[in-house]
Amino acid sequence: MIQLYEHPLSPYAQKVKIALRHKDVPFNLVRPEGLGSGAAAADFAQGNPRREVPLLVDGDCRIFDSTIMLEYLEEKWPEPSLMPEAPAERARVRMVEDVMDTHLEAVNWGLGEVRYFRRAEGAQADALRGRAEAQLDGFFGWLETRLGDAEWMTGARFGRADLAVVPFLNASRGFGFAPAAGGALAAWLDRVNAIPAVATTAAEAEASIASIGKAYRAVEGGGFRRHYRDHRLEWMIRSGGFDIVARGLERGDIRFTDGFDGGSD
Ligand SMILES: N[C@@H](CCC(=O)N[C@@H](CS)C(=O)NCC(=O)O)C(=O)O
Repeated sequence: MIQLYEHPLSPYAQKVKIALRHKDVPFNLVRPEGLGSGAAAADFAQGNPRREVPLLVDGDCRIFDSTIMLEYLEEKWPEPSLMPEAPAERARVRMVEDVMDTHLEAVNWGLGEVRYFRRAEGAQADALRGRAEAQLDGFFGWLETRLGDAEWMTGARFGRADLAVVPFLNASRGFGFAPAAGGALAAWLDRVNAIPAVATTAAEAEASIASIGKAYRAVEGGGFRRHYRDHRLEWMIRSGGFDIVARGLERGDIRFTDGFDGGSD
């Protein structure tokens, strides 16, 4: 049976769980020890040198990166299909997913750094939140245009673009930034959250939020070394948190990606 190493709050893990559930593929969930500390358990780190969730293990096959997992699941269990037929539509779906994974996620990440990890307070926290709100408004407009008059982000049927967006928008909403009520995107968000595979996955995330409430204490105690890779680092610097990055690197509670030889750069 498939083993999925995950954390319920990871939007990337949520994408994969929604696909597995929608396709009715049985799987076990595993919570890797040491996730977020930069020193995750050896079996997990062997399967994913990036030491990130999700990691999918299917027999001898170990896959990291949620997008690659979704491709694998679609090829191994083609029905029900999560992809549209036409090549141009398929490309559109993949672009939506990529924008969520590499741009919008960074905004939610930054909001988490402020709320849960207390990287900034007072005027700097307000400024970071203000930047995030304006950026999210931009993404909401972009997504509303992708949706157009369609019922689903993927097109005529629920599919890959829908499951690739909903974990991120639910997280933004949790931070208090939701698509405008009464608009097409807000209506889509209600619709997609009612899909059983999405509802189960979102409920797991919701139930896990309390566990992150005092996360800043774990950072102070050395239990977390936050992973500021690529777009997250860019977000923090361009949104006014250059000093936050410098301080975190100096204290050692911000880190970059490990080398693929297993050592640290
Ligand atoms: N591109 C990866 C991103 C995965 C990722 O960023 N996972 C985060 C959780 S949302 C993680 O496990 N971070 C580990 C850490 O911070 O140490 C994917 O799509 O699977």
